[in-house]
Amino acid sequence: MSIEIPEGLTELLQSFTVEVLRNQPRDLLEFALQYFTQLKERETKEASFGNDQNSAPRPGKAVNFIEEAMQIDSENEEEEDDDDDEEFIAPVMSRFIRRASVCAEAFNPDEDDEEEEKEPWVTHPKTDEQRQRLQEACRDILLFKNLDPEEMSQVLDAIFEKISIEGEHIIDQDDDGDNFYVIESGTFNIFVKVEGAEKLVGCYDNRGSFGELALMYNTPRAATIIATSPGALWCLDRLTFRRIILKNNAKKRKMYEAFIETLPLLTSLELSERMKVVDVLSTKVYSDAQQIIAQGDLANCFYVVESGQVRITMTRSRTKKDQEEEEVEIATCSRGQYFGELALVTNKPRAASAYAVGSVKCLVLDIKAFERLLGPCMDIMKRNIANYEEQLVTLFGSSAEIEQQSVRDGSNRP
Ligand code: 1OR
Ligand code: 1OR
Repeated sequence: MSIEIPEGLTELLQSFTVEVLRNQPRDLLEFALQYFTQLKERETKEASFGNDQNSAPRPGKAVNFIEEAMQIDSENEEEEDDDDDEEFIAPVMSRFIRRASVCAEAFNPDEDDEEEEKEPWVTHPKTDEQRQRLQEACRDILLFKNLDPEEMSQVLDAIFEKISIEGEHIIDQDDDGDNFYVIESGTFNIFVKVEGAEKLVGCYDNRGSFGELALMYNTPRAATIIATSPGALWCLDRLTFRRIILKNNAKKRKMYEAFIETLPLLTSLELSERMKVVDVLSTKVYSDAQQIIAQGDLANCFYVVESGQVRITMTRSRTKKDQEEEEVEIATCSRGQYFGELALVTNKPRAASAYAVGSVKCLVLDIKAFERLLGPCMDIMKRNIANYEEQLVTLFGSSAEIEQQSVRDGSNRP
């Protein structure tokens, strides 16, 4: 005698198990309650659109989805025509039908592809403790910096946790892009194939994010990322990433296109490369006297002044024996000028401090985007760094008097 397994049971339990393993909730029962309640709510919504049931989130399922979306459209029309008793309103779904893009085509923020938009928003329930850790990990992610609160909460809802083990390939070069990753902990190596051989080009050390390029530009993965320690990652699915980040990037391009074109530093970049800079930059606002950079700190960002003035200062001992230090102003930067490149080029701590004079707005690039995108601008930067030393000697007599940093190392780098 055989026992009949109800249709859908296996898939239902599998999806649930995957979520449990991803989220590692402390209170399994509470998690199950949230998970199945949300599933039921989604099913009810989808049922009113004639969609299929038991559908857990299906990021990236573009082809089937187009058929489904067309079906939804025609059924909506019918419903609107026929249905006069019950309020058939689609308030929830209409939120989803805004701007979109489809997986297979090239990046074009102005194109209005509505197919992906009709997929339900992805939600992974989280415990309070997970949400708190997640917010902490996302605080310095520049791609999230300019999101409005609604967009940010959509991101936080959709993100799910992944525990990584040493040696695990998180991303393989040339694969299709599935997720964007935010590092909560762990170290990861970056390899890029150069003439067939894998070359180590950098690493992530317990912070940062990766995997945005394939999702933003619909390209194969540009690098291989391998965990070099046990770690924890937050993963944002492709669909949610594109819905939110691409919309935001289109806004940024409109806002910064003209300004970026005026920056002398970026003249050696192609237009498309300059737009890629815009895609990954963020903006930060500082109030009068606020510190932007602290001398001696480790560096992870590069800045361009959009408005206001930035004062650059250096600390040095008053006399050789003196323990007391004084802060000397060495430069000011105004609109269109950059600072914070030296530590990134020399791989050293910050050589000077930077403070806002009045209210200041800066464009900010993180170190990995800086390394990846500004290679062609390196000559201009190095030439300017070489000037720092001349000015240093003029200002202080001899560069030996500067305690913290040998600026010379910067100008001597190949
Ligand atoms: P992705 O979606 O292409 C691999 O998947 C990810 O590795 C990529 O997004 C970036 O987030 C990340 N060149 C290309 N991708 C890089 C690089 C990189 N570094 C990190 N990623 N370069 C190294 C720059 C430090 C340039 C190497 C020539
Ligand atoms: P950073 O990453 O070291 C501090 O962070 C930034 O101040 C530095 O990059 C430069 O962008 C900027 N010497 C060193 N850093 C300078 C200097 C400078 N001017 C601006 N910065 N000198 C001043 C030359 C006018 C020479 C030393 C007095």
